[in-house]
Amino acid sequence: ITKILRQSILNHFEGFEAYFQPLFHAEDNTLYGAETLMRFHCAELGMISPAEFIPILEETGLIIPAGRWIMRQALACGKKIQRVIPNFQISINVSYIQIMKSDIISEIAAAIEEFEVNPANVVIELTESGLLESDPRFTSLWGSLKSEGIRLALDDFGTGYSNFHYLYELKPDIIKIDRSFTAKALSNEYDYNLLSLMSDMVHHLDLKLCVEGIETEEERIRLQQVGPDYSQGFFFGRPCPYKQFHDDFVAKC
Ligand code: G
Ligand code: G
Ligand code: MN
Ligand code: NA
Repeated sequence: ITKILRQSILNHFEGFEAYFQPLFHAEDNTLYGAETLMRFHCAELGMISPAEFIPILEETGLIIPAGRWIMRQALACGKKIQRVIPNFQISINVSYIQIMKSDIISEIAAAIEEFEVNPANVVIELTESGLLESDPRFTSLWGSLKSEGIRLALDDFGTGYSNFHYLYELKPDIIKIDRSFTAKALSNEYDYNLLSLMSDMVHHLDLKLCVEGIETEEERIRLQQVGPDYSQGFFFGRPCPYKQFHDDFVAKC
């Protein structure tokens, strides 16, 4: 599979596609933006899950060209949507490894200028996993995104071991509570209260909260009560190609 991925990248990213999953304002369920997600379709093996190919891209360094490619896809599509919905937020996943091993931070800044996107309408989502301890170079690169006016989201919050540490070090703008908490919040009082407290904490810090993984109307209603700012999940919309995202979500605004 490493060979297939490498070949596909050399072949103008054949088989790679940027998918977009809608994000909504929790208060009134209006469209807020989209998370960009990488997909890879292999001619022989069919659709390969990012959970499988992203770690391979990271181990082999192929995440450098692939990360640059999807970042540019995201900004190009985001710009098109922003012509219709001016405040549309385009969010891009970036891993710790990408930040440390590539020039992705300065490439993001350059691409934002090139595509004439307002940096305030760009969100970089940092996945907690892979992030182990504080690293001054990382903190400084992360800080330079912030000084460009780009908003920063801490993804999968609650799954690692040093969450509070990251709140101190990284001063994110948005906290995305991992989707495993969404399902748990419906199953018992303790987990619901815990989520509720996380929401209070996030708002005390004057940050925004996104709840992920909302799959049912019941979950939407229950999660609404913890007061998130943004919501995301299959109930609202699955990740899909740009054209479908446009027809299903942008055209209806
Ligand atoms: O889309 P899906 O939920 O299957 O993605 C699985 C994981 O792959 C997610 O945790 C997500 O963070 C990661 N992922 C998806 N797209 C990208 C991407 O463009 N860049 C990086 N670094 N990770 C991604
Ligand atoms: O780690 P990250 O939050 O970036 O992962 C995003 C992934 O989560 C996407 O690949 C997407 O397919 C998946 N996802 C988004 N919404 C839902 C949902 O409601 N349920 C489940 N099971 N997965 C979801
Ligand atoms: Mn994410
Ligand atoms: Na997540």
